Amino acid sequence: MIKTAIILGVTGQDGSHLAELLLEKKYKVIGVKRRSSTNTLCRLDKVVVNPDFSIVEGDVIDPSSINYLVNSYQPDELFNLSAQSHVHTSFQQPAYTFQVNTVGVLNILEAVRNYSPQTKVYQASTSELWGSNYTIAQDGSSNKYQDEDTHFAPNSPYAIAKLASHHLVRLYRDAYNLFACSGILHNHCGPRRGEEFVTRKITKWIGQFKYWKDNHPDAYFIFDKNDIYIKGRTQTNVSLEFPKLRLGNIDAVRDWSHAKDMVRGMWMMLQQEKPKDYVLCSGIGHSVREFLDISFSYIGIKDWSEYVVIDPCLYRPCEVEFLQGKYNLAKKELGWEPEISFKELVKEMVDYDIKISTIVVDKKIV
Ligand code: GDR
Repeated sequence: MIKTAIILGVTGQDGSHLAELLLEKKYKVIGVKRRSSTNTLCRLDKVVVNPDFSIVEGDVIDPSSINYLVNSYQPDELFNLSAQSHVHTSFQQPAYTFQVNTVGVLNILEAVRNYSPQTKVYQASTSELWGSNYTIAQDGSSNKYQDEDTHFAPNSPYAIAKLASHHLVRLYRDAYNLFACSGILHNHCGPRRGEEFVTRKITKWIGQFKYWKDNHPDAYFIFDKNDIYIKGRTQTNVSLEFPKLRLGNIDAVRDWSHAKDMVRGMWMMLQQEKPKDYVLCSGIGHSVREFLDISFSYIGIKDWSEYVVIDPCLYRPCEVEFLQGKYNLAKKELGWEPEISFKELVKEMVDYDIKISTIVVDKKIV
């Protein structure tokens, strides 16, 4: 029987990879996007041409639109990947973050309960739920990690909104017998990662910097007073200036996986007989510094410190220093394991950004 799936948040990194996966599995896929006057379909090139894929407009903060979609399509599966997903932004836009990340989830669960209770629901939870908390291994190693038993201690509006929806999913599962589960996913990225997240911000800078440098072999670098620009030998020739990479807390440790591995795990969760929440991660933490080491080494730079400026404005009011997961439960019960290594992930991102870097660098649109 052909299955139908709704993907809320289809235009994002995970939504686009998930749409591709479900179409490979012969699903009919309805991708939901918010109305926008600009084109937000750039990640969906591969799927928009597929007759089993359709795109419709809707918004999780408008219950009538979600009720209508759930009622009309009666999907077998619904994946909620829509979110205000930027942690730093949530400190500046906390009410909006709660509207999308909490009230939006409530609207989805109510729509499913009222109009299509047989629909299986996947909710995107996050490692940010743990905040600064972790478990210490009792095997003598004293390793720190987070898994399904680690207590949540969220410390951003983003994480607190996500924790409320995590509990809503559990409540609707228990109270109304819905098949609803949350994937507690650690960081994940790839070439489709949004440019405002740290990994992509770094690889995009590297791609554009390499392009600029290759096209200005004569340029040499003088640092200006504010240490903002890497400058060439003439002040008047803007093409010989290149802005440094500005970053915040580069000592933060995150557990990065490839988004393709993660969407496979999301799908697996909905194929179980009983709904349950699972942690997905690589199991290995790396600092932003290590990401810089590896990514810069691909363009032959060993010491990146002269190209990077630490900007206090990019620190969050409350930092999460250490996130490193354990995926034992997902391995045991879903048979899920990540397939793409950290090094492969970084290389793919750097290669992609080198490939797409263009003349915009010369116009200083970086
Ligand atoms: P994160 O991802 O907050 O973990 O949330 P992000 O890439 O934004 O930050 C990771 C770490 O890098 C530090 N950092 C910077 N971050 C950004 N964005 N920009 C910078 O310039 C910068 N410099 C240092 C951050 O402080 C942080 O410690 C992501 C999102 O996808 C969430 O939606 C998701 O829930 C979690 O991952 C799992």
